[in-house]
Amino acid sequence: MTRVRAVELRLVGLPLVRPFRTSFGVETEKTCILARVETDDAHGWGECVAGVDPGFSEEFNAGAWLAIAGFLAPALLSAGDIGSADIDRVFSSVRGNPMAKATLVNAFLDAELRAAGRSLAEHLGAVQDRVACGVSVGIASSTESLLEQVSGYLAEGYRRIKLKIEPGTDIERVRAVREANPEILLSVDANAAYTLADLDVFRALDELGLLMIEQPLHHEDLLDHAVLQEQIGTDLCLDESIGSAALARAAIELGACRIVNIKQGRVGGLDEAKRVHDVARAADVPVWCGGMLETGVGRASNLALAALPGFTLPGDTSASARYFTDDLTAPFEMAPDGTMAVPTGPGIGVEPRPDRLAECTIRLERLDEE
Ligand code: OSB
Ligand code: MG
Repeated sequence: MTRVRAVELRLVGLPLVRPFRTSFGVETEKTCILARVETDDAHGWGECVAGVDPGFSEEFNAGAWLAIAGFLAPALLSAGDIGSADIDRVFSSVRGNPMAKATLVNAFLDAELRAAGRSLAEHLGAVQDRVACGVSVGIASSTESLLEQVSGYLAEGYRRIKLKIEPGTDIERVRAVREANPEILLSVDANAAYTLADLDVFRALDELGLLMIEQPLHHEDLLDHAVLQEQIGTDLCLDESIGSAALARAAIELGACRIVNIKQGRVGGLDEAKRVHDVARAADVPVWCGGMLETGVGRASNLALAALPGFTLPGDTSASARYFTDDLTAPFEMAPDGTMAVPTGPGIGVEPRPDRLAECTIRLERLDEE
């Protein structure tokens, strides 16, 4: 049990090595909120996975900042002596806003674990010290450029290639990548760009031996996903639709997916992410760790999560160099065999480098105990 004395919020911006385009938008810079929580015993870091725009979810940086500074941080600062098991209760008066909540949930947990000298991996119940890495490839300007990017990532050792798709270029692009690489683990992610009227596209993709089709339909359409899953052989995987362990259970029981992408930020933090894992595992549904182009802070927590036993598919846990020329932390590197080490130090096991953090900071606000 400890008391939170201060919450430091900052908005940071890091240029991406190449623009990342999805069916809902393009990003050239990673811009996110980082929180540093100070308790009586330690400090901890949390990275918010919200984006600049409300394209992936309803949450976005400017809104998440208001939710944290206006409601969540004050609740934490006035909560008295608490442990991470009390956090859900501390935040219970705020509906939704999982990405904003996760930022402080994870930062508090990091501080608690640092004080106890325990790693996040140990806390979550990790069973591996290295995890298999995949890479998510944004929508390219041409098929040639896509093939070139894919070859480069395969040469680096990535064990699964995920292609972002959108209506119009989908079948041709995915077919070209499959023809050039008949044996690789290949998946696609539509970020909800399709409807059941696009059944022909899914029937064509179904012929390409894909590992999964991620989030083809609107995030609220669990029933339509179940209908689609019945029509094709390829496993559907849900990302945007899985906002909590309760939704994961609903999606699985409805037959809306056979694989779950777990992003801790999308479900309100690391402990809820573990509960999603447990729900899927109990139903024999494989999970993998999604990504939101995180800096080293978020990456460290993703790696700990990806080391849990139900994570049997390579995650979007790519090396720092896939995103940034200069990460906030020491760079995460992938071995040529396509695996990455799970951090072992106390808490998330990494710390932003002060000089790089200062360079990347766009906005800073400190909230102290009343
Ligand atoms: O849908 O998985 C997604 C990035 C931003 C928003 C949504 C998604 C993604 C990715 C990137 O696919 C995965 C990564 O962090 O490498
Ligand atoms: Mg996705």
